[in-house]
Amino acid sequence: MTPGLSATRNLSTWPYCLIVQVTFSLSLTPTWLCDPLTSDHPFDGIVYPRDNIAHGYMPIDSNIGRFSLEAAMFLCQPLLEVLAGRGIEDVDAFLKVPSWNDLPDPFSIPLIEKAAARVLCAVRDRERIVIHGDYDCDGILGAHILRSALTGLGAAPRTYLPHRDEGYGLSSPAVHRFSCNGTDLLITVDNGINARAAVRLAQRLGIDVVVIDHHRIQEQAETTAVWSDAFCGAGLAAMFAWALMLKAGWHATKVELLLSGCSQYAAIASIADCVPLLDSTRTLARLGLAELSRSKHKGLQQLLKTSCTDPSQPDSRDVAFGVAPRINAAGRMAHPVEALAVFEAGLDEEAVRQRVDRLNQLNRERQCVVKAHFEELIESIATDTPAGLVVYRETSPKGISGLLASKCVERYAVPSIVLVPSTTPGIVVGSGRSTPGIDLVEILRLHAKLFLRFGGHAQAVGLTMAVERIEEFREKFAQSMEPMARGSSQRLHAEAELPLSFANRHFFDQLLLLEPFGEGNRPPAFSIRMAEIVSVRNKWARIRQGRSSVEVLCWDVPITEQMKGDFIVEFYGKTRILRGFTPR
Ligand SMILES: [Mn+2]
Repeated sequence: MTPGLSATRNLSTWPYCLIVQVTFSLSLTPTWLCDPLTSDHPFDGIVYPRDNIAHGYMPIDSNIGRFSLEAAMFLCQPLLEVLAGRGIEDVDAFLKVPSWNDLPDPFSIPLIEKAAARVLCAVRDRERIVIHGDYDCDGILGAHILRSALTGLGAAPRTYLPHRDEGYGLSSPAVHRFSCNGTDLLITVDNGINARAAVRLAQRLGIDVVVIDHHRIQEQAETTAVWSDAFCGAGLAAMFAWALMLKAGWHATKVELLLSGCSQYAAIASIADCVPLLDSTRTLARLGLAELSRSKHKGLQQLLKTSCTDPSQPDSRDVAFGVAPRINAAGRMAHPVEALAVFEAGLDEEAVRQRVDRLNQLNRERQCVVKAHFEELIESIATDTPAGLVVYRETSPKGISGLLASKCVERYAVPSIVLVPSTTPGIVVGSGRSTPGIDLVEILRLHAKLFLRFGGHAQAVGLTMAVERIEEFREKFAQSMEPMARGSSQRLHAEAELPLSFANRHFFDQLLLLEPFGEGNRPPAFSIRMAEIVSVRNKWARIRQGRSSVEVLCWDVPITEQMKGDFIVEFYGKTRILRGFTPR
């Protein structure tokens, strides 16, 4: 929904929506043109549509009592039901188009002021600064945000992104290299909080270390650490950049310009990383998505152009399935610096185009490799899947273990871990992905003695272990998952019923207010009852109900023309995806 929009409602939506005219004022809070309870204007000439009575809908649902009157009158019933079902308490705050003021004060993050002061000293004294990121989207963009901020302050930091073969996080060989280069200050982003030994080594070699990380704390490194799990790594880097600028005394307009830039990268990383898109992360991602649509960064513009359905209005699905996989492809198939190069190409359009082409090519390779390896993997899985899956893939490359694990979760609906050989003989590394409500770090902690190292988040973990312990781990993992598997049903259910006559422009405008979708804020799924498929074209089908119809993408539900019954459709950005079907 754009500010200032004034929408006149479709008559057929009447029983669900009490308001005929709505507007968003420039202050971005809903203001009602007229009071529906007292004004005689909005209700003039409205005919109660018989169709909807026949469907058995009631004009007002009991759930409405949980919302402010404004939200209840503004949003259509199916969306209200979705929010109610998700237990969102403050709907007004959830829907409000955010401003920078809605982000938390950066100085509310513990130790951020101390860390910012240390970094500003380093800038002032022209110390040699190294920024250590990671090989995934979050770590690459986090490093880029910090580099831009420090460059803006007049420093000339170096950026270091490890290759996957070096393993995750800050390593001793890397620290030795930084020391040889005369590094005075090392800033780690999206890693470092548990790199106790490497941080100690750095300190012994005379390198000061500032950690900016959001991973679960296990063995905390003893140094100045800016830690919060309210953001992804790049999000935290953006907050840190903000703190730096405030502390450096930058003018407000300059700070806002910086925030606008940082938030675009932070939004991509927030959607790509395993961090719930709620609260502060959601605010930052929403702000960043809006900024992304008017991005001046050549690299981002070109990436959006090749990967979005509508580059002028990128949504969370474009980012999750278009932009982020291309950035990640560099680290998976080649070296993460190839992604960083896109953002550091500056204004040279030809260079930007070539570098984005390279990412496109790596992404296509990645798709082929994952497809081939997943098909092989499926054959090795018994028909009777355990409650937790551990798969060892001797032939799969390291870069795709996380993607294979995600695909296992999708297919078998159980937490899955995919292990592949490391560069050290006898040692395997792996990635795990979880199902909603199961904290994988906690599960791994139960079997901590099996691993050389492990860590991550509730929904995504990484681990290293000896190859001979895989069997034991496989059994124990399935066992510890057994009691939980029974409780959580993985089948996607509809959160509300959607009469198709409601799926008009206003509905999609309202749906936009629930964005960005992803981890912790799933795209809403609606049931469309008593409908039929009227046409099929490749993976697309048109579903009709009464006089209304909608085009849906069909990935995993087999479809034929004239199929009649109840459909479950996920509304993900501009795309509708068929998720379930019950014949009638
Ligand atoms: Mn991260």
